[in-house]
Amino acid sequence: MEPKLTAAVKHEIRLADYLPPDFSLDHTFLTFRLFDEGAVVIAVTQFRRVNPLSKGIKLDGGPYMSLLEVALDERILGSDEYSVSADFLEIFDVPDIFTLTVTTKLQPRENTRLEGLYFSGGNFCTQCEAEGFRHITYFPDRPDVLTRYDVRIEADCKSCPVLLSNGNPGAVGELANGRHFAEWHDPHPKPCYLFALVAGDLACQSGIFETKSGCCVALNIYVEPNEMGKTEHALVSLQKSMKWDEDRFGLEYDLGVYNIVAVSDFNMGAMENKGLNVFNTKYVLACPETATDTDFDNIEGVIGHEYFHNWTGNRVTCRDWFQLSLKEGLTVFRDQEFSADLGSRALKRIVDVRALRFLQFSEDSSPLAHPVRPEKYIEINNFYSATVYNKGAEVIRMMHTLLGEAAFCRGMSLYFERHDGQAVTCDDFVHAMEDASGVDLEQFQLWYSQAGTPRLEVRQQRKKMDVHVTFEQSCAATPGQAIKRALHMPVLMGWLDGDGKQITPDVFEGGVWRPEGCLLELKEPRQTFVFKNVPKGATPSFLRQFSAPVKLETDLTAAGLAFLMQFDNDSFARWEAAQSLASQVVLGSTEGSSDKNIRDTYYRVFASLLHETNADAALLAELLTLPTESDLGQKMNVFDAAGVHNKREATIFHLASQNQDRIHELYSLYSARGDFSLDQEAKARRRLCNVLLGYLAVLENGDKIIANHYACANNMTDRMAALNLAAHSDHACCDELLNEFYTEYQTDALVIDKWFAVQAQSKRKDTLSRVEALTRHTAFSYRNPNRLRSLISTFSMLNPARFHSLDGKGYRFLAETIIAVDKLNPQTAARLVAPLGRWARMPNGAAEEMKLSLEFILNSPGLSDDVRELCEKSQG
Ligand code: B3K
Ligand code: ZN
Repeated sequence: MEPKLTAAVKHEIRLADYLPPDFSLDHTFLTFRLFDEGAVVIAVTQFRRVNPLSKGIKLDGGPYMSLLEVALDERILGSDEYSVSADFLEIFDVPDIFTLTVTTKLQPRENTRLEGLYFSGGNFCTQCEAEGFRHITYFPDRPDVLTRYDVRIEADCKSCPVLLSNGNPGAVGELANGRHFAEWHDPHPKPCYLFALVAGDLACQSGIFETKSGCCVALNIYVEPNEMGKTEHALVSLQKSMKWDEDRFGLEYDLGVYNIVAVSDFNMGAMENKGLNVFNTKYVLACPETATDTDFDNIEGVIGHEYFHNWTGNRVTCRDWFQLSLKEGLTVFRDQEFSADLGSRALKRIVDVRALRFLQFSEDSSPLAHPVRPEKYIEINNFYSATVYNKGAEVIRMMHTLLGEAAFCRGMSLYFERHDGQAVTCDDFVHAMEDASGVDLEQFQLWYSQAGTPRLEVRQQRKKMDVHVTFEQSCAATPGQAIKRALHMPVLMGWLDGDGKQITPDVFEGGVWRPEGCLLELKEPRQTFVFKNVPKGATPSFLRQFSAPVKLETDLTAAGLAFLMQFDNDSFARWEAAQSLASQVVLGSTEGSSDKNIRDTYYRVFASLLHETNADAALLAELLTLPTESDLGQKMNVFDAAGVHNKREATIFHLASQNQDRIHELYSLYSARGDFSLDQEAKARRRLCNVLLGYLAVLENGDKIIANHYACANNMTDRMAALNLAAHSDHACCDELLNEFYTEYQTDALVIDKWFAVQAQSKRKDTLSRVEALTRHTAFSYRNPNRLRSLISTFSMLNPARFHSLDGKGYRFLAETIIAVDKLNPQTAARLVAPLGRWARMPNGAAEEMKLSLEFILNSPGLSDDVRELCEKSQG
């Protein structure tokens, strides 16, 4: 859509420049008149001056709406009394208390940016975080301006039978010309980023939840009518989330209704609007025939995440957008704990750490590195980053580790007691934790302001029966932060004796034993802890549960790692040992003849794991999985993507051939199918079975096993596992299965996303040209973020071997895609930029090509602020 007014180039916003608002709001009444050809919005807002030095008022706006009228205390203003630009409406003179009526006209059908009021699948919906409300009406669009909202929606009865907004439902009624209205009242003051409206033709799955204090909450999940068979899991996940927040944190829901609407065009995963969450269909719709176990888990996690925001984000919100991690880091931590409590804690931690390393560590080592609480931004949407979310959650987790569960919960209660109904900062949260626990977190707060992934080196020195363990922390420079200070970090460690049993030697100065290990608190650049009377042959297990988000380097030998891989009673540390040893094997990182020793050690333990019949199948699956190509790449100074790929494939082939009989045997055991179930054990069995399939696939007759696995699948997890392996191969079954899959699922958008993704991830040599051809497929669209991500992000982020082709064609393809998407949807276009900024560890030629692609994008006319900011920063 062409803007009505030309927006000024955005300038940098700085945390240091924060000023409180000049006016507070007493109330807002919004009327939406929705028509096919457009929408008229009347916003009636009561303002109250708080800064006596202010004269006029400046409201935020956007370039795509038309201002129809402004009235102050019911008097229509003349054009000399205000000025309107693409970004602001400024009224030159206002009294201390006044009511402003602003009428705007919008074109939701033309809104491809998917922010503000837009159209998706024939329905009206909104997305206001972070700064979308300013595209609906002129308003103080900042999170520290809270008010109560009443909303009236008027629309056509036939095309929009369902009319929803935040809070509790009010009056409904008929209007002339086949139209009707509905009113909504939200009793809780909120910032405008939490406003939401949905109007359309939707079906609804309802349920209830009774809160612990006996209130009955109506739960509704709205979806396209033909998707009604896929809502059960989301509803049950919502009920589980509500119960969990009561049980673990004593937090109850605070409205009579909780509505969730699933829309197919959505920039992110979901949005926590008060009482009316809007979700990407990907995180709502699921049934065993169309969704994988990972999809089911993700839905539970995201439903939980948005629900938990009701307290951490909505009841207590952010003072400014620099504090985004206040709500996001904390809420990610809460959703991680929810999933861990409900499912397998060990597996959840592994999955989360893998994501942290893949998304956040790579961000931290790129020119886009920034602190959990950034200090400046041009486009805030660019800071909904892995650092703010995932590292932010690690920061909360470290506080939880330092304080312990009981004190952490007291801290949460104190935080709500102090700040309910307020817009606050990350410091306020930390202070509540300090005051509730007595733990000094002053140095710890550096985690919020210092960017970069710390490196933690640990060395042991035995002195008779004592072992001196020395930790040395350091952190490479990041943009704007050359010098780094030592961080306060919790290191959880354990000791195993020669039989693999946990022992608890006394630690001299500063270590406390807990059931899960000994908690050491590092505060200095270099620190030594002395463990007394450590039996000879004991093995230390460092950084259990990944207690701090660091890159750990130990002096453990291959034998030590192999020992932990077999015996550590901390599942995370066991997996980590397996990953470290496997990395050494794949990369052949140690020099000389010891390589063979390392390989043999790993092969021996790998084979022995295949006989661990009483092991947790999910953990076993992870222990048997080699590190990903990106994981391996992070361990190299220069990332040779093709080389890593070949070495990894060779290791898979070796492990498969050496153990083929046992793998076959186990595969037969675990692939025996009963009725489909989503319980933990069934999911774990599928996980293991599909890892084993991955090994069998590379052996003779692999294509037959894949085809058989596909044909016998009674669920999408197994079907996708087979399709994924088929798509890598040059076997005839590749195209056969892909065609069969497409024909069967062509009407299901979320499944077709998988079909695109599986091809984008293919290790075939011709993947880039196949991906290019897929952009011309009738089912491809640059407008739908899910479809775009399934093809483009999957290729550029999850397929390093094919994306980093030496001729730079992959980069040029991505650059051209970004330019095309930017014209429609800048926010989503900007989310595609990151892979081009990861040039620092690429071989020279590739790095040059990546920078040229960034320049190519920057030279494209009419670039959005979103893409410009990230491309400029990515140049380094
Ligand atoms: N708070 C939303 C994020 C919306 C961001 C839009 N640029 C999703 C979430 O974290 O729950
Ligand atoms: Zn969130």
